Amino acid sequence: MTLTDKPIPQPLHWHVLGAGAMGCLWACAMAMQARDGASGRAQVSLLLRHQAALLSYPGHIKSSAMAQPVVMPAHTTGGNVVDLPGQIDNLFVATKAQDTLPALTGVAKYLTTDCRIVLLQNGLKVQREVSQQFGAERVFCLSTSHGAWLRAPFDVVHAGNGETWLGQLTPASDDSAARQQALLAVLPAQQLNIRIDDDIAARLWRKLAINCAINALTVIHDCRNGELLRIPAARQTLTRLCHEISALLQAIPAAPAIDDLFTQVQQVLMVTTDNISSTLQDVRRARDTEIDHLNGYLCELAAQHGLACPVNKAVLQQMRVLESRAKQAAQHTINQRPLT
Ligand code: KPL
Repeated sequence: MTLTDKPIPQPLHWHVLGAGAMGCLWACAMAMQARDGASGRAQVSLLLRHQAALLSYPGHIKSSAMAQPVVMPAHTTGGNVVDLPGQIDNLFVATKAQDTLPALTGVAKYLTTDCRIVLLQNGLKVQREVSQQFGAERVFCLSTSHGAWLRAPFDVVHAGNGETWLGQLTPASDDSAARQQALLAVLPAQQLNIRIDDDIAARLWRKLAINCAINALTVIHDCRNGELLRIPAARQTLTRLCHEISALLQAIPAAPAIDDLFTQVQQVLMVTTDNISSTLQDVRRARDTEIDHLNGYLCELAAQHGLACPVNKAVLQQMRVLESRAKQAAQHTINQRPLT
């Protein structure tokens, strides 16, 4: 019996790390799922990285998908204060890509040796790093098209119903199939429309390619997704980006070939025409973006394989300028506020 073939300990207890929109959505869905053959519901605890977040936590999460607020305990894991009672058997990580490794390091000593780590991040870089660092057998990756946003802290709106795919970066085997089935059985599979993907890596690569084509460009043109097809300069760069990303994927040995990337990107842009991309939302709120895990990662891989990527590099450079300008402007606004 390998590490994660052991039965998932009952009663089921999920720890959810990261209380953004996705973390809140999943924590509520997990808490409310009625488990087959079990009388109780799954226990869910929220892990917050900052003491200030814990102080503002009202003791429950509201979700537009639930009639009642969902009561659950919260604990801090960051800074000097660590107040986690007990150990972690099942960890769901919904932090941003760049926060994932530090957040995991913060809870590492609480993870049982059999702990399952479920990752819900954009890109592919952090999934590879966590699999390498924590053992690929215990790491599961999700790719989701559900849309969610926070109306207020701990108050999530499930804005777009989508689908979620679950898989592992380990080579396909009977063991990995059994592990994924066992995990699926304890996830809110119906509510969040979760299915197993035998080739989750290919799915994550495709999503990475699509995000690399769209996200930074929406910041450069400060526009909603659909406008990228209507603004001539944006459409032109989009075409060049898709062309370059396809060529890079073709040349990177671990990546799948995607011949029709522009068509796929066009479809995503039409379906999400009124969306403000996650990267533009971050820039507008002067928050760190995930760009290092999107075009930044692609440029890193290109360098590793001696491939040129001038369009991605240019977009990345523009993004860095715009991101730091947004932060400076926010800082300036704070500095201008009268002292009270
Ligand atoms: O995933 C997205 C994002 O905003 O990060 C897209 C597909 C661009 C939809 O908005």
